[in-house]
Amino acid sequence: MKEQFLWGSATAAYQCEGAWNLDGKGANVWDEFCHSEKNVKGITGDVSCDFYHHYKEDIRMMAESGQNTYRFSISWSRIFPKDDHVVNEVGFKFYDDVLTECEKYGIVPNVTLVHYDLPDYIGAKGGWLYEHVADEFAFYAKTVFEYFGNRIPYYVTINEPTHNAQCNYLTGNYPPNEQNPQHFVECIYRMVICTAKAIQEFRKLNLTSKIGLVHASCSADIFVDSEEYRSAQKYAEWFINGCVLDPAIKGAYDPDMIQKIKDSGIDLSFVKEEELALCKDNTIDFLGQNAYCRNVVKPYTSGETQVTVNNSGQGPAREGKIIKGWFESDYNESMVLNKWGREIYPKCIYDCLIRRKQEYGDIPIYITECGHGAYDTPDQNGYVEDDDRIQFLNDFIYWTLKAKDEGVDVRGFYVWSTMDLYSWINGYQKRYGLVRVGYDDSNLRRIPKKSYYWYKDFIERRKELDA
Ligand code: BGP
Repeated sequence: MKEQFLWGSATAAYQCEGAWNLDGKGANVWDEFCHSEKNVKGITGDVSCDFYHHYKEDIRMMAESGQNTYRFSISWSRIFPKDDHVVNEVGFKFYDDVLTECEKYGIVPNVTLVHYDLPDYIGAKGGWLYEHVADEFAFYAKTVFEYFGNRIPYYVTINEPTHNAQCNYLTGNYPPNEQNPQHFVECIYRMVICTAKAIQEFRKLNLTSKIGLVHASCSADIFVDSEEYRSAQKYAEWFINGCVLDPAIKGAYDPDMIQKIKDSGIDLSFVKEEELALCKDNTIDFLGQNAYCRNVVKPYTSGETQVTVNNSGQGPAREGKIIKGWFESDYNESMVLNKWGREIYPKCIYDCLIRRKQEYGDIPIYITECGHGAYDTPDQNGYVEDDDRIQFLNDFIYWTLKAKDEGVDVRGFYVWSTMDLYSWINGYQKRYGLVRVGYDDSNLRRIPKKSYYWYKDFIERRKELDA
């Protein structure tokens, strides 16, 4: 039977659940960071849009707009609140209830095991750098697989290893707020091993479910066609994609990439060959590809490694990268940027999908996040006419379907985000939701935006084509 194309939307636990210390949940690294002096804006995910108490309403609204899938994440520290491997049954009960609600409407769950929010007790031992993080993660993953089994048809190990590692250890805007290339590489390595070890546990259970990884970056582009530029593009592809996708899909690293990392002065003595070998037999079944923007690069000129972002939402600061000895970001005046300095270039999703097929063959791909961050302006009833978001989604979907028509095995598309939620360091003013959340309203009122109705109509029209 032909698998139905999945049209849905996505959220992540820390960004939407709230209930940060309810029903036995333990603290995670984001709770710890947001409650510390390092959080200069003082904004937290303590309540957010309170999905914990509003999930029935949110899932009903998804169903009413015709969405047939929902991507969410499980909070590790809700399941294992303390460093003792003792399950918090109430934590499982919450996700059980969420799944029941999805099942009621025929919504297919796509569930991520960790979306940035490592338990605080893992953070205290070094977080992703902790030598035994992969064993801890595999234990947690196994517990979830055993508990939910085939009720979850799509499992995701980790959300965006590359972006998470960059924010944690290069930009330093996410906890533990470091700027340390050595730790960045170590973090990527540990996440790769976490995925392999979790997949090893998954395979032992012989489930019919599939397991994948969600990856952040689209492809690297160049404006000049020369040998130097093509070489910068190759290094950028390794840096933003290959370092995670090669072991996860091909089961091994390109030796040239390893040599390049060593030549950059990174000490790889933390790598254990027997761990790395696990990747070979524990590759992913599908790729979750998040799509926001491309990376335009040129040859490295000078300066230390740095990755900059714009968390203020006020121009003109652009996102950019200097990766010493590898490449640096390029710009030109024709690039259209959003208020957070990120380029809006819908064709990037097409280029990315085509290149994934060239590099990794026919792996099934789900666009697990795609969305437009904006300062929405509601009318007096709270209704938002978000034509900019509609345009963004319309264009990205157009290019996704074009790649599909040309033979890329794309099987689903998730708008980021289901409703407004916490946008990490950007706080709450940068909104992505199809549904507005009235944060000032005592009941956190949900009001569908124009984009919600647009998506509903779009899905309705697609039904016949997807059948
Ligand atoms: C992705 C993350 C999401 C989400 C989104 C938008 O990288 O997986 O969690 O936040 O980006 O990013 P931001 O909220 O920083 O604008």
